[in-house]
Amino acid sequence: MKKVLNKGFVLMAVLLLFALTACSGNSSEKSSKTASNEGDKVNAKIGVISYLTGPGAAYGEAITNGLKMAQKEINAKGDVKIDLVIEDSAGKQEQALSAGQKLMSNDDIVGLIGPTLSTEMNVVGPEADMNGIPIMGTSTTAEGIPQIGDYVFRNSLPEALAIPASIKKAVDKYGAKKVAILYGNDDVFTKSGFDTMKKAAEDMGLDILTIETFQKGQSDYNAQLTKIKGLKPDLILCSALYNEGAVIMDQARKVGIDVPFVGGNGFNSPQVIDIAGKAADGLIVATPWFAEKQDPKVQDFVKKYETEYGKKPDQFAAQAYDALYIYAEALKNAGEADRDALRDSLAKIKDFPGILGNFSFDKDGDVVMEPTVLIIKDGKFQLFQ
Ligand code: 1QQ
Repeated sequence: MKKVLNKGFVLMAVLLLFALTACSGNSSEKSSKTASNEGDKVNAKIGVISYLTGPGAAYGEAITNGLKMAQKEINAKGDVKIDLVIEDSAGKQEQALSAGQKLMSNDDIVGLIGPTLSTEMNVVGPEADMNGIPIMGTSTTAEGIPQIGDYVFRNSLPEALAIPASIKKAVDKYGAKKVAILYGNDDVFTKSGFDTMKKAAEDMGLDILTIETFQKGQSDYNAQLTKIKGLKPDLILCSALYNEGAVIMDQARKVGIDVPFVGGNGFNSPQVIDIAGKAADGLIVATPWFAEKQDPKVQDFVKKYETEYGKKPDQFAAQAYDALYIYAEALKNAGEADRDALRDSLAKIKDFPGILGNFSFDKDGDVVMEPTVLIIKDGKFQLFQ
C-alpha cells in the first residue's frame, strides 16, 4: 500500500531531527502528541474548513450538519471523544487557506476535514501535507486530490468514476449520439469535471457539437444556451456548482431546450430543485448516496437527521457523517491522538461499514465505490432506470 509511509525514511528523518535538536542545545518542549488520552479513551480535536457563507453555503451547511450528528453519536459511544473546531472558507481559496493555517498551527488539532471545494483543497491540501497533518475531503471530487500527498485523503466519489456512469446510462436510455458541453472554466472542480465529460463522450463515440464555458457568479447564460439550442443536441453535459447549474437549467428551459442534462457532483444538492423548480426535471447525476435506499442503516440516519434538522440529508451530509466515523475508527485503532499515528491509521482503513457502503481507501487514499445514477423527476431525485 503506497500510502503507508516508508518507515525507514521516517526513522532517518527522526534521527536527523533528534541530532539537530541535540546540537542546538535546546530541548524542545513540543511533543507530537496533540491531545490527551483519558484511560483508554482517545480525546481528539478535529479542525473543519467548510463553505458556510456565500452562494454555495448549502454545501457547507449539509456537511457540518452531518459532522455534528456523527460527533454526537461517536461521543456517546465513548471509545473516542471528538471536539470539532469549525472555520468558514466562504468557498474562497484565500479564506480556506488562512482557515487551514490557523487550524494547523493549533497543536491540539490532530486532523482536518474539508475544505468543501476542490479549488480550495488544491491550496489547503499541499499546506497540510507539508505540515504533516492528515486532511480529508468529504466533497472534493476533482482529479488528483489524494495524489497531493500522503496526508491527503477523501471519502467523496471522484468525478472520474461518477460522470462516465451517468453519461453511459443516459446514452443507453435515450440513444443519444450528439452532445453539447457547458462548464465553468475558472474552478478546479468544474474544469476537472469537464475534462472527464469530454473524455467519456469521446470514449463512447459521441459527437460533441460544441463546448461552451461560463464563469463563477455569471447570471446570464443566454448566449451559450441559444447557440446550444440551435445545434440540437440529444443531451447536455454540464459541469457546474449548484448556484450556477440551477440557473443554467432554468434559463435552458426558458429558451426552449427540453433535452436531459447530465451534471457532475455540484448538482447533487436539493438546492438545484429549490432554485430551478420544474426546470430541474430531466437532470441526471451519479452519486454514492440515495436517501430512499432500503437499508436499515441508511433509513436510521435519514430519520435521525430529519428529526434534528427538519429536512432530508443530502449526499454532502451523508459523506461528512461517514467521514467523521472513519476518523473516529482510525483514532481508536491508533490508540492515541497523534497526527502521524492518525495518518498511518487512516491509510489502513479497510471495509469500514458506513452509510455509503463498505469503505476502503485505494493505494493513493482515493475512493472505490459504485455510483448510483439518479434523475430529477417531478421535482424529486429518483433512481434512473
Ligand atoms: C468539488 C465538488 C463540489 C461540488 C463540492 C461542493 O465536487 O469542488 O470537488
